[in-house]
Amino acid sequence: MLEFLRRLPKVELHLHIEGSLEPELMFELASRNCIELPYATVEEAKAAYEFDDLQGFLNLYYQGMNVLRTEQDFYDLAMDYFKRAREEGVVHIDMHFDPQAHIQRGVSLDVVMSGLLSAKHDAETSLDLSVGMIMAFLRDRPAEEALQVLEQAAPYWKSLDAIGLDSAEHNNPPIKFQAVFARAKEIGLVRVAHAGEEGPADYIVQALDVLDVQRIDHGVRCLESERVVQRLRDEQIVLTVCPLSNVSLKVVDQLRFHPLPKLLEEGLKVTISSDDPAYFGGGLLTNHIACAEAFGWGADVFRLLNLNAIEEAFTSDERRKELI
Ligand code: ES4
Ligand code: ZN
Repeated sequence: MLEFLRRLPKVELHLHIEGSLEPELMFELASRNCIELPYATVEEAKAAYEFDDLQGFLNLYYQGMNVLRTEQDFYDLAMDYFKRAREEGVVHIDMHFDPQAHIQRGVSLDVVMSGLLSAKHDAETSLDLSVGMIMAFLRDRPAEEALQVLEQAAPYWKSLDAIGLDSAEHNNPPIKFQAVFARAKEIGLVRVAHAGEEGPADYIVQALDVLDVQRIDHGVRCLESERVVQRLRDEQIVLTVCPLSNVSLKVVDQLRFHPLPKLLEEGLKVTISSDDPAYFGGGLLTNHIACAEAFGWGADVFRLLNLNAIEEAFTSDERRKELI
């Protein structure tokens, strides 16, 4: 099984590139940029990655990305993950990135975009790895700020595959971003959103109805409403479920109690992803292995999940054929 999972060409639809920052690279960038870290060693950083909830993680996530300052830093961040992912048999990644988290710290949108786009270019030309770009907005910041960033990103609209919505879900309902998502639709950008991770099933409905999203990131709490499950099944909306993330952030107690098998039984269009691999215990292959152990899934289940991801991936139809 391990060999099958390693060799299976895997597609990852839900990955925050800032969440792929391994402590080793964090230390290297801190030293390069003369930044002091709150940890003395890589081991100490890793030991601090114990979370009670989403907010507990987000605090360390925003702190960690403070070492990213230059175009080269963003390039190194992305390339470091792309190379590791490729070694794990990943062939396509739809990558979220959080421009507001950088602009807020005085790092320009151009620095972020040029670093990430040149890493994407190099991955596609030299690693045989395709990369989709999802510009995510922080739902715990004002919607006006998101709208401003979207307009500021005009030179990059053609390089984006979608906009997304992430960060703290509690009390930040999708409807807060109605105008931002309407503008993105007008521009011709696809929309996705995190919903039903820590937030209620109703946020999933809002994301579909108000934001007109094409996929739901996480979505595991849909099971709290039979109507929402039915809607997701009828419309075959893709859910990007992140098993090890859900365990780390205590969305579920243990992986063997994760509702993934139930989501599949319900006929939902499920995919699996790593979310923030540097913080949640591993990348896409590790998530696959953990699911095989926890649920006893055979090759057919993993092939199905991966086909779901291929169908939904932000890539050309030509590339999609290569991936199947
Ligand atoms: C995130 Cl796991 C998760 N949820 C919401 N927003 C995020 N940003 C990075 N990881
Ligand atoms: Zn996420």
